[in-house]
Amino acid sequence: MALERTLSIIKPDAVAKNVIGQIYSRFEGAGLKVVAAKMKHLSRREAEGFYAVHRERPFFGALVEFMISGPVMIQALEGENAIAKNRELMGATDPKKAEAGTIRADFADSIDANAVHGSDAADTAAVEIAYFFSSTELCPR
Ligand code: RTP
Ligand code: MG
Repeated sequence: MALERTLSIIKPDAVAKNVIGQIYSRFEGAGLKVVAAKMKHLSRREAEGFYAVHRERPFFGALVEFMISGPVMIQALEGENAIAKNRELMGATDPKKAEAGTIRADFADSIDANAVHGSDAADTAAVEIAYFFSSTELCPR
């Protein structure tokens, strides 16, 4: 096991449902520490850049519209195996397929409005954390 960092976003649907604290509790319960955080209403440009890897996918337009529909809560999480651990806490992309007790099973409404984002690998985690946070905004704990 390695100490890792991952980028997490609480998406507009979950912010609107006022469950930021409940989702943070899941992170803390799994031993993940918040080492940077900011609330932000993403611009179209920021959302398109963040999800650039999906630019050619049929759902890209809807994904960007959703991500700019309201403020999001963005955090860098640190812990042993943080990337996989956060993905486990999140559950499957489609909440209908997400395991009971996961964030998406409990808080997401649809595959489009699915409550949270989490980096999927070490290389994407590094790029995504740097996309939103400068090195001085990361607070090792
Ligand atoms: P995320 O990047 O947001 O953490 O989600 P993920 O890894 O579980 O899923 P990904 O494949 O990276 O897709 C990014 C987001 O695009 C939307 N999506 N819609 N309609 C569809 O088939 C479809 N597939 C993906 C989801 O909102 C997903 O979170
Ligand atoms: Mg993804």
